[in-house]
Amino acid sequence: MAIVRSPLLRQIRRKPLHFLGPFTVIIVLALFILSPSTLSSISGFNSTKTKYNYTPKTGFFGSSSKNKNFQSNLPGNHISHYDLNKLKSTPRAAYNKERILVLSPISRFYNEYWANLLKLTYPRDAMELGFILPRTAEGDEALKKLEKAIKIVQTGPKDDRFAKITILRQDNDGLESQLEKDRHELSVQKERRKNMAIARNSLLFTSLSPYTSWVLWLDADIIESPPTLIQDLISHDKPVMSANVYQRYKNDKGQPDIRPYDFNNWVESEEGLRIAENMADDEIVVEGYAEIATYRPLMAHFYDKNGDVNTEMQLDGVGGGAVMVKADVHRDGAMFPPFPFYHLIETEGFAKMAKRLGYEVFGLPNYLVYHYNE
Ligand SMILES: Nc1nc2c(ncn2[C@@H]2O[C@H](COP(=O)(O)OP(=O)(O)OP(=O)(O)O)[C@@H](O)[C@H]2O)c(=O)[nH]1
Ligand SMILES: [Mg+2]
Repeated sequence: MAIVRSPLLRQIRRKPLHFLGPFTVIIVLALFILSPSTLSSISGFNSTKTKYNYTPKTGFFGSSSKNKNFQSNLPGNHISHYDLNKLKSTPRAAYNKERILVLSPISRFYNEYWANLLKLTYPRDAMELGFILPRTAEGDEALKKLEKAIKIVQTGPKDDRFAKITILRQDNDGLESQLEKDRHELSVQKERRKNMAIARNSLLFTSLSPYTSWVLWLDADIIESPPTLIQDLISHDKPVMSANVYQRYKNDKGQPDIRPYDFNNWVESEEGLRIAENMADDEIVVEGYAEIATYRPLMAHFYDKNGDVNTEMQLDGVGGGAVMVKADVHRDGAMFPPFPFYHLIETEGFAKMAKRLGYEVFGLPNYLVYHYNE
């Protein structure tokens, strides 16, 4: 056995930590100071670090738990693949569990709307909901009621829960007054419809997923429809299919009756085209105003109570009451123009845009849904 003569070496042998401890600290500090990332941050040193990092970051103490969570939430290590060729929108959507997104801009919450929505028989696990509310006092009120209603369903039996629910607040200002007489004034139409178009676009672009097959636009003041509304509209297998919006009321004799409500489902007319042609670039044609007599055939007037509920009619303009859209129509770029597009705006502009993309637009004159009666 060798005899250690040097007092220093003897000291190291006896108390190694006294010497190795500071030595280790010095080495670690040197490595840290000379590492490329530190160099780049203190002196603009050009390291080979890539902009997007696809591998988990490992620090001195291994990968951080925060980082690990982040990684595991991202399928395929940050890259998600969806083959849109395999995404189908078929008439057997319910059977195939094709994902439907039900979208409602909502400024007032009606219990009847919610009750009707809950009665729809499409499989809930393939059904997503999306709402957008204006940033107004009315919107605050509606939000409270909506959240309360949602909580009951989403904490109830698992089978009754919707696959996903998205709630958005508008980032633009809503129009304060939404009384029927105010919102129907011709002079406020352009501003109001522009505002609605922006709300619809925000809702659509934020909630459409790579797996969405269908989008149902269902206004929050549609309070009654057949429970099979979704399957019925889908069964026609059309790119865009609109239901006929009516309203229940008491007639002169005090008896319950129905009357046409939404006049935005229409077929273009010669007169409509002529009016548009003579308009200034930024003007719009809106339907249902004596000041702009278009003589367009309106689907609301084609209802025949003895007629076949499956009768289809080709349309050029649609409203937003209850409209089924194959998700690809939106995905291809059909949105709600907030500006005059061929002198049309919002839902009517959407129909025009869908047609310009080569899609056909239809309505069902004998298939009624009902609008709230203020
Ligand atoms: N997010 C949002 N939704 C709104 C706003 N104004 C109305 N809504 C909702 O949008 C849908 C359509 O609005 P309505 O005011 O009924 O418009 P409309 O159906 O074209 O017009 P009416 O013929 O008066 O019913 C309804 O679901 C409203 O609750 C708004 O400023 N922001
Ligand atoms: Mg309405």
